[in-house]
Amino acid sequence: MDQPKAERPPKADYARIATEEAFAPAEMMNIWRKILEGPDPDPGFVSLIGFYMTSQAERPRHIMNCLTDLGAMRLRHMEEAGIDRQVIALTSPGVQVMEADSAVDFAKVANDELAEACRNHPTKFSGMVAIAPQKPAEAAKEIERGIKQLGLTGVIINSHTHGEYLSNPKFWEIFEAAEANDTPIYLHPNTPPRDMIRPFLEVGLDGAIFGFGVETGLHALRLITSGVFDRFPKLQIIIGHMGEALPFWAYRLDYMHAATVRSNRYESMKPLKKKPSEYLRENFHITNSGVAWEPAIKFTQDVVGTDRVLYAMDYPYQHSIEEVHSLDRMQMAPEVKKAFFQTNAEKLFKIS
Ligand code: 1DF
Ligand code: MN
Repeated sequence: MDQPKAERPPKADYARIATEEAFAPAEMMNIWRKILEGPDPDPGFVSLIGFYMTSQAERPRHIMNCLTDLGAMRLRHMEEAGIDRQVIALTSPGVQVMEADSAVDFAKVANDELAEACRNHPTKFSGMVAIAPQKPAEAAKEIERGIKQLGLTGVIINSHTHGEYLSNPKFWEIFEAAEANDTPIYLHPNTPPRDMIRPFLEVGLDGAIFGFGVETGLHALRLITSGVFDRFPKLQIIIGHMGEALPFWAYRLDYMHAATVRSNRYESMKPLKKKPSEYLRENFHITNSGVAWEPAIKFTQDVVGTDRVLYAMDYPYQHSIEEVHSLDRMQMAPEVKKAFFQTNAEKLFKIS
């Protein structure tokens, strides 16, 4: 598994910047283990992390091995796959499954560790700030520390926090801090929360295969319909996996949102300044993490614009050199392909 399975992709006219790449500090596994062994752990957490922490199968062992490495092995895997730079973030669910105080403390530990790796390998690694949404005021402070003092770029939020969504105004200090520090937030998947997961879990669809996308697409849509972007018009959210399918929904979202608002059906669905699809085009960036599929990439470029669609590998969960080759071969104008692989990421994450 540790051997490359395909030829190293040749140098291209663009740098390949992968923007949804995961790491986990080794000490986080100990905290996670205690949560798994504690009373009534979250069923999605048990299904996902319980599996990765105990399975002896080849794929999970390879992934666990890669997650904790921020040095030689990761750099070799990048080299073998022709990846010039990784934008690295704390793997899901990160600190969001912890109780509030340890979440706040451990986010700082993870950010210090990631920042150090980025300082050691400044041309290879960029890193995002992890925060504990459990304590929005602390999260806002950590965003500022991560961006201004640690030199990190972007904020990672692994979707819901104990079943709560950022559409709730109690979390909006986080958005205020993101706007103030001019940094995007990567809304990365998590397993569906306790009150959503049963029909997924009973047929094995709760993880990255489908449950992730449903849960995170819902989260992103809740941000739109709750009016987050009317309140924070400059806020930029990044979503992976080809926008968790939202671009494909855009037409129907616009139609049904307007129809629902017009008929005063829900107290919770108020009029917005713009159509849902306009927020997708103005407040979202979309990565292709895990979707090395030309038609989906082109469709999404068509819906949100070629300046808002970025490359991501999803290392180590989808560690495939073959996919890099197939994306290199996409039939796409050279300047658009360069935007996809390189320049959109450089602008968004302020990489020079
Ligand atoms: C998996 C996939 C797990 C992704 C992840 O984090 C993750 C997986 C725990 O395959 O179990 O980030 N992913 O983004 O596709
Ligand atoms: Mn991922």
